[in-house]
This record gives sequence, C-alpha cells and structure tokens, in this order.
Amino acid sequence: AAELARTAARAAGAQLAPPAPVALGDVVPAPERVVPHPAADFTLTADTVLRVSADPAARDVAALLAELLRPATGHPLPIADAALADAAPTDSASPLTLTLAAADPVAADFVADGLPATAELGVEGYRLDVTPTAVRITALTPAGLLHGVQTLRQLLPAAVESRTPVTERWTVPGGTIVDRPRFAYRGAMLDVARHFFAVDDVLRVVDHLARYKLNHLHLHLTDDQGWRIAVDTWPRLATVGGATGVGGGTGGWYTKDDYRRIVAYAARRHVTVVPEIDLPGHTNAALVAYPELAPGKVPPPPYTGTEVGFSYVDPADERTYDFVADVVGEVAALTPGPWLHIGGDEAFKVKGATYTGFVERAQRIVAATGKTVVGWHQLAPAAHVDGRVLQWWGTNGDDPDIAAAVRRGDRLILSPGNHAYLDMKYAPDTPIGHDWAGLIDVRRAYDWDPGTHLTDVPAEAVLGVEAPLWTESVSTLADIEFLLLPRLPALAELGWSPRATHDWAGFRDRLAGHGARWTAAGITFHRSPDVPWP
Ligand code: TNX
Repeated sequence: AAELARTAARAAGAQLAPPAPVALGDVVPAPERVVPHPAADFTLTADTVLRVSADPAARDVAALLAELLRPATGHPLPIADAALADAAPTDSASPLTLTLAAADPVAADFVADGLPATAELGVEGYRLDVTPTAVRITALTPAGLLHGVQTLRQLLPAAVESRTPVTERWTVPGGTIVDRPRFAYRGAMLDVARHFFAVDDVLRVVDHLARYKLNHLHLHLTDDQGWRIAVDTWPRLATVGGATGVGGGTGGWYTKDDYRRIVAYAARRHVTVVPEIDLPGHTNAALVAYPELAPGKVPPPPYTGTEVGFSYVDPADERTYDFVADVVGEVAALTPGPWLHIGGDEAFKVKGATYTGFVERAQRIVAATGKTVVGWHQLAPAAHVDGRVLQWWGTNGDDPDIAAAVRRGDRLILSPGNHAYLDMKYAPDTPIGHDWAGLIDVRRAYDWDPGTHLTDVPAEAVLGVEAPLWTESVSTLADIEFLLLPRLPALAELGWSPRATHDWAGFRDRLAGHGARWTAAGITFHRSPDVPWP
C-alpha cells in the first residue's frame, strides 16, 4: 500500500508543470566541485524521510532542514535515526540522509571517484550526492552538514521558500557536489547603535547570513547615538545611553536575555556573534550615562546626528579602565565565540602615544577574559597581542602600515569601503545610504580578490571578509534587506568560493534566480540592473 501511495504521489507530481529548472551548479556561493548526473534527479515526496546521525547537533541540522522544507511542501518529513533506518531500510524509499562522518581517512568511502575525500572536507565542508533514490549530505561537522543543507535548499524550486503550501514538483538535480570554504571568517556587521533593531530583525539577518554560508555576525553595539547592551555593573549605559538614536528616535537596548537569544539562534545556524564595544571614541552615549568618564567630567548632550570623531572616554582617568574591564568582562561572559571587537576607529581627539597606550591597556583587558582582540585597522600602531585581528576598511589596498602590522603578526578581516560597505548607495538615486567610499552596485561588490587586494599582504594573513552595514540612514528591516540583497551574496562568494570559480557573468546568472526565492520568502531586495532577473 505504501508503495502504491508513493507511486501515486510521484504520478501526481509528474502532472504538474515543471518548475523553472535548477541546474546542479546553480548555487551561490559557487561550490568548489560540481559533477552533474543529468539522468539522476531526485524528487521529494510526501513520504520522504530525513535520516540523520545520532549526534544531537547533527540532529538539530536535520530539524532545521525539516523546518525549511515543511511550510512550502506541506510534507511531514519525519526525522529518523540514520543507524536505525539502515537496520530497517524499508521505512522510506527515498530518504534525505545527513551523515556526520569520521575524519578517519580509511573510512573515506568516496576516494575512488576522483573528488576530495571525506577526510579533506575540513571543519565546514560537505559532500552532497543526489541520486534518483536518495539525497545524502556528508560532513565532518554539523556546520558542514548545515552548509550542505543550504546548498540543497537552493537546488529545489524557488517556491520552496514559500511559507505556505505550494503545489510543485520538488525535484533536485542529480549529481555530486564537494564543497568547502576558501576563508575561515565570512561575516557581516549590523550597526544596531545608530538605529536600534529588535531581536527578531537581527534573527532575520542571521537567516540571510546562514543562507549564503556566512559564519560570523558582528554586532556594532555601541556608538555616539546609542548604547545597546545591558551591563549590570554600569546600568545607566543601557537605560540612559540606550534611549537615543539617529534622528531623535527612542532607541532601545538588548537585555542580557535578548543578547543570549541572538547568540543561541545564531549558534544553531553555525554563526558566531562578534560583539563590538567601540573604544575610546564613538562613546558619546556612554558619556551621557556616566559623565565621570568624560574628559573634564563635563556631561555632553545626547547626540542624534551623524558626525563622527568628537567623543572619547578619558584615557587619563583610572575609572575609565574599570569601566572597560567591567563592560568587556560582562560582554565576554555572554559571548561563547572567541572574538571581542574593541573598535578603535575615528578617535580623532585621542592621538599618538595616548591612543596606543589606551588601546594596549584595553587589549590586555580583553586578553584577560580569554577572548581574542578584533579592532578596526586604526589599531595597527598599538602593539600586537596574540591572535589580534584587524578589520581593514580602507579604500586603497596600497597600505604600508597594514602590511607592517601583518609582519608583526596581525591577521586581517577585509572590509574594503569601496567594495564591501553595505551602507554605500548602489547608484546616485538610491534613496538611502552613503557615498563617501563610492557607489557600489553588485558588480563592484563582486569585483575584487581578498587574497590579493592588499599590497605586500600574503593571502595566508587574510582570515576572511566582512560586509559592514552602518545604519545612520537605515531604520527598518526592509531598509536592511534592501541594502543587503543582492550584495551580501557577492561578498559571500568572495569569502567561500575558490578563486578559480570567480566569474562575473556566471555569478550574475546564478544570482538572478535568487530574486524569485527572496520574493517567495517575503524578503525585500534591490532589483539591481547589474543582474538579469527573469
Ligand atoms: C565610518 S568605517 C565609520 C562609521 C560610519 C561609517 C559610515 C568605520 C570603522 N567607521 O562610524 O558609520 O563610516 O559609512
């Protein structure tokens, strides 16, 4: 009877108009290796079962896959233990299997086909095999399984993004993909200080990152216009410093539970949160809350404009270092990831040895929490500390100070202002955004190579890439998405895909299919004229 039902379901599916065909290589970011088998398509049906290794984190990836597929397909997609299902293989004729493999090269069952062996998938790689009777994702880690899930999602018809049931033939193109990232750090930054964004908006940004295999969310939590994270030892930072925003809005801040919710939601999608407490400049909101930190102890008025570089915590007062230690300590304790970003940009009024002295003390405070220092590249003149990462946001890759910092041991996250800044306008008539680093349409966002962008900096010093979204002119989730999409996928491809796959025409065509996906999911995006949307 089950077999009859399956045959009936397949026949019913077969009668529907075929969806716009998705080819196995139609994936953003481009996979490392793609081997299509044109006659081997798989069709997901009402009796498809998910099978997964017993590991709880792997099981959670299967749960996420089911959550992604159930709304549009309307199929139950129950989750079974892979080992048990193998023992009783009659429970599903066409399973989706997620296998957490051992790194043991002897166990590598795929070596024969000339593709990288399972043991070479690394901490984020995956292998996807699609045959008429099964889809199988294999990885060494749950993160790798999730990246495989994101690829599978893109190989289904665009209607899979619908949040309500759709009648569709859920076909996946046959063949094999073996894939792993070029750079370990792939991220985006959201400035929640200039404008505050509710937790749910941030979670939605996490979804966008995960979709394109980005693995870090940098939250710019503090700035002149608002302080957005609760600190128990200095409570007025949030209650007073958080009450403002650009343009005179009412601001807001995250309680510790709000922040934990963001961290947990991101962790489930294998995205690491990087909190930034911007020091010693960009601190007006903190000074409004605690004038004792201000130079001369003079309380400044709240600031709701968009100038930069005027504020700073008093580097000559010991209380300032208590403040730094308390804040950094509490934020570190809330943050499971290894990074703590201390800003350091545009502190125009703290110069020379005063600036480097402040930064070196702040760096020691961070190191004492066990976290690794990240800072904007203005940190370069301050002494290197173990593991330090500079986030470079320049517009001219010929930067001898950065090359020298790399020789002293710093590694880099690249956020070139004229390619990676998501707050730059697409074109002169873009209604929101800046243009100080130029106009950035999709082609410009895609048109650079993180491995060779900086003169005299070897690719090995590049930890990865990040697209920052500053929010002086951005006040809604729709604004965020309009600036993120379709440029975030360009940055994602630079961070993930091997350089050999880099090809504007190919990227443009693959990206074009995503417009229908975003529309089906209710996501706002910019219909850039660079992209041949169907
Ligand atoms: C520069 S880039 C800043 C931010 C502004 C941004 C606007 C950087 C580290 N600092 O304070 O929001 O320009 O594009």
